[in-house]
Amino acid sequence: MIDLYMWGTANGLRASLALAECGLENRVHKVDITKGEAKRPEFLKLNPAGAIPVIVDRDGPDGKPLTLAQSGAIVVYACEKAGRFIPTDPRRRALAAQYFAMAASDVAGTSGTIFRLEFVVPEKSAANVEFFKQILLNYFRVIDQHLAGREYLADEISFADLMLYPNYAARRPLIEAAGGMDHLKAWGARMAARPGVQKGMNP
Ligand SMILES: N[C@@H](CCC(=O)N[C@@H](CS)C(=O)NCC(=O)O)C(=O)O
Repeated sequence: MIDLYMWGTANGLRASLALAECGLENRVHKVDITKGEAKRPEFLKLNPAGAIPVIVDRDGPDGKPLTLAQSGAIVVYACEKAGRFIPTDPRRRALAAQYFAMAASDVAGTSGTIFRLEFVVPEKSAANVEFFKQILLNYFRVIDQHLAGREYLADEISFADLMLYPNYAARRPLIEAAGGMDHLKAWGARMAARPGVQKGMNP
């Protein structure tokens, strides 16, 4: 049994999506970050960085509990534990790693920056928000072109797709408003149709 500590943000949903797609039984504990619950002492024992998601796998690799933070690390751990979504072909695996890294750093990082610029920073600036939205759209356009003639980021569904999907879903209004990116949207529809994605996105 895996305990999942999360909130319904893209980072939190990525962890629940990965566990659901990997068929790993889990118990969800909602951590209300809007009430500062991720900064409470009991939560800081799970993740000193004070951020969701975190998993505690009661049946870790050595039979002992394993506590793990960072949604990307949770995606990889779930895939390795289940033996799924890791391409066996080395070229596909390398491609999956490339798009996993792009989703984790470029896409998720920029999307998080937009959220902070819109809602958190002390001095708001519409121009700065727009600047980072264009950066994010450019990443999505690169991914859209990569998906031309491909069903998934590494040709077969992989940990890269699990990593990217929650940020795609969260930024869909921005993508729709920008227009185009039909390959990316077709990929999004393929992902959205998966029962594991549906379960994970509605924990
Ligand atoms: N890179 C981290 C980011 C985690 C993160 O930023 N989590 C946010 C919510 S999306 C959080 O818990 N913030 C704590 C807070 O706002 O108190 C990951 O992928 O897990």
